[in-house]
Order: sequence, then C-alpha cells, then structure tokens
Amino acid sequence: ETISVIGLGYIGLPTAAAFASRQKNVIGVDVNTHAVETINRGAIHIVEPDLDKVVKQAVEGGFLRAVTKPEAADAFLIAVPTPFKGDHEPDLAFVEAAARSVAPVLKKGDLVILESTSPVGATEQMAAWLAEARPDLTFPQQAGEESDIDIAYCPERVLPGKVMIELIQNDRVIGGMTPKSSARASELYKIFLEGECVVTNSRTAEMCKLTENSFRDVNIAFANELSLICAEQGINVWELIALANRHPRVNILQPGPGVGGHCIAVDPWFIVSQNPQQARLIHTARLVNDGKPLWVMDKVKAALADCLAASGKRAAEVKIACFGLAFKPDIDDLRESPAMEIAHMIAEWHTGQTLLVEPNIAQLPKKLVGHAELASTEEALRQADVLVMLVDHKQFKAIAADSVKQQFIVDTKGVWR
Ligand code: SAJ
Repeated sequence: ETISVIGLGYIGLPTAAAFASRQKNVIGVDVNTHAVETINRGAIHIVEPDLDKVVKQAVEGGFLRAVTKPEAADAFLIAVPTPFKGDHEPDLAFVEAAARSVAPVLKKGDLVILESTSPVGATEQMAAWLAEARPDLTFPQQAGEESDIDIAYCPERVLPGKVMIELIQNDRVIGGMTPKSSARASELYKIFLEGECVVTNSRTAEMCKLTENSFRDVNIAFANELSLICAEQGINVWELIALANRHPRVNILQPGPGVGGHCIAVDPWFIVSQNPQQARLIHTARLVNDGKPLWVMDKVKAALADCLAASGKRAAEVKIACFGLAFKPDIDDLRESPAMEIAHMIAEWHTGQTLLVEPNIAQLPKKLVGHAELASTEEALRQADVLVMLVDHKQFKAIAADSVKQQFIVDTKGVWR
C-alpha cells in the first residue's frame, strides 16, 4: 500500500512522516523544490518540535520520499493551503491544482482525502474536478457506493507547536462522500491514530472544522471585548476574568493584542462568506479581534503622551520597547501575528528608538529593519521609557516585578497586571 500526501507544509509533512513512521511507503508531493530537496536530505523546511527526528528516520529508512509531481498510489491526502481572496472569499485554487495533478495517476480502487480547511461543499467540488479530468472512472457523486474512487473530507485539528502529539492523539472527524469512503478513510488513519475516528458526511466534516475555529474566535472576541469595556470602566480585566471563571459554568478565554495564526483568523470568514445573512455573531467576532491591534496602538500613543508630559522629553528622546512578536506564546512563528502588526505600527510611527524583544528569533524580520532594533529583555527593561507587552512568552512571565521600574506600560497580556 502506497500513501501519497500532496502538500508538504505544516500539516502534510507531519502526516506523511506519521504514516512513514509506521513503515508505510509514503510519497510526499510538493511544488516547492526547496521543500522537496530538504526533505529528501532527511531535513525539514518548517519549524515544529520533534518533526525533524521523525522525518529523518522516515527518509533514512526509505519509507518517505518527496517528489514534485504526483505518482501512482493507493491513497492520496491533499493538504494544500486554502487562503482567502478578495473580500474574504475562500480560494480553492490550490485544491483545484492538486486535484488536477492527481487525476492523471488515479486508478480504480484509489482513495482521495481532502484535509485542507475548506468551505462547505469543497469536497464535492474536488470530486467534480476529478470526475471531469477522468471520465473513464466513476466517482461517488455518480456511482455512490459502487464508485471506482472513494472520496472523503478529514480535517486536521492539530495545534502548531504540539503537532506530533495531537496528530496521533486527537480524535478525527471522517466525512466520506459515501459510507464506504468513510470506512476506508478511517482504516487509513488508524495506521497511526490513537484517537478515535468519528464518521459523518463530507459537508458536516467541513463545517465541523470551521466551527471549531470559529468557536475559539468568538470566545477570544468575548475576552477582547471585555478588555475594551474594562479599560473604560477602570477595571482590571485579568482579575475580572479570574473571578468570573470561579463560576462552575463560566470559562472565559484570555484577551490579547488580537488573534493571529493561519486558522482562527481565517476560517470563520469561510462561514461568513457562505452565510452572510446568518453568520452575524461570527462576523462581528472577526471584526472585534481584527480591531484589537489598532486599539492597542491608541493605548501606546496615550502612554507616550503621558510619558512626554511627565518627563518633559521630546518624542525622539523616548525609547519604546515591545515584548514579543510571535503570534502566540513560546513559538517563533511571526506570520499573521498581531504582535508583529503592532510592533510594526509603533516602529513606523515613533520618532524615537523602538526596541523589540523576541527571545525566539535571532534576526529582526525584514520589514522592521531600519525601523527598530532587537534587544534583550534586560536591555529593554534598562533603557526603555515605555513598555508594551504583546506576547506572554515564558521568559516574560518570569520577569521579577521589582525589575520593572517603568510607569508607562501597555500590557495586552496581563503579565504586569
Ligand atoms: N489567543 C488569545 N486568547 C486565548 C487563546 C488564544 O488571544 O485565550 C490567540 C493566540 O495568541 C493566537 C490566536 O489566538 O494569536 C490563535 O491561537 P490558538 O492557540 O488558539 O490556535 P492556533 O491558531 O495555534 O491553532 C488553532 C487550533 N484550533 C482550536 O483550538 C479550536 C488548532 O487545534 C487547529 O488545528 C488550528 O487552529 C488549525 O490549524 O486550524
């Protein structure tokens, strides 16, 4: 049995490696030649704890091989990006390209699984593209259980930073276009899965993935909205949430500088764009979370104004230090990061020096070069007049309260509450 994984990114590569670690013959496919060459050397092109070891073993053991064009296999898993285009419309161009590249090598009896986060109906759409390209084969939409090709939607739900654990342990939603497709997809995942396979249809499985991330987005928006209200009322939002969470049925998440990453800030839009009339709460939550960086920026401007009034300094003489650039604590991923967005706004606007503290990176991101400087925690605490806490990294939570002498602080994570 040969398993092919199309798209060797944050989801596809760990998945390919997980099958290969169970001694399955795995062909990984990616259009990125750098990724393909790196993997074939037994190395990885992305950052994820423990992934390097598993990939190295898989490649050295001869179980995993990367190529740029699909080859014949028995099961195909498609894990390509589904970004949005225009006014937050889902863009299925990568799924379409993957489907069209797989179509020529499909044979009777093959299984095709879509894993990419997708709007409702995307799996049926993928099946239509495959059927169009291969009129000589039958697909579930025409032949049901009797089809030559089985098709399912099985979303990933792993947490970046804990992928190698969650990939194996989380339950898996299996949305086959037919019960036979579901059964075959379940069998496949059971090769490495310790969690359960829970079977449904493809549209429910698609909606389930979007629902999970929208649930989290709406709940974070609730916390972020509370932080705005509490600032108006002179209430410490962190204390408030801790108190409210003492109630047995209340569990409020934590406010922050906004919502980042590649999923939670994107997936709810898939629901909104398909259901603009109904998805009012989900839409508003997106706007609340996306609006948070500008609100933080206003607080930074106010803190600087207070600092100037108190010290008599000119803005050009004042140093502002930002703590954290990553999209969440204890990772080095700066993409789609609200902290990065805020740091960038500060660095471009502030006439004095902007210091950036990010213990998880060695180099200043390109777009900040010339606008700001990397500093250590100690340097920033010693030199800066205004402190802006953006990410609650372990290192920042460990800062002793008495080493923070500054009066002018904007703390989006409640570290210095
Ligand atoms: N955040 C807050 N307050 C909180 C929790 C998170 O502001 O209380 C922020 C984070 O700082 C970050 C953003 O939300 O900027 C998202 O972080 P996250 O840890 O909630 O989620 P991701 O994006 O790393 O991973 C999510 C997960 N989904 C859920 O927990 C429902 C993961 O399981 C999914 O697999 C992943 O999206 C995905 O790929 O869809």
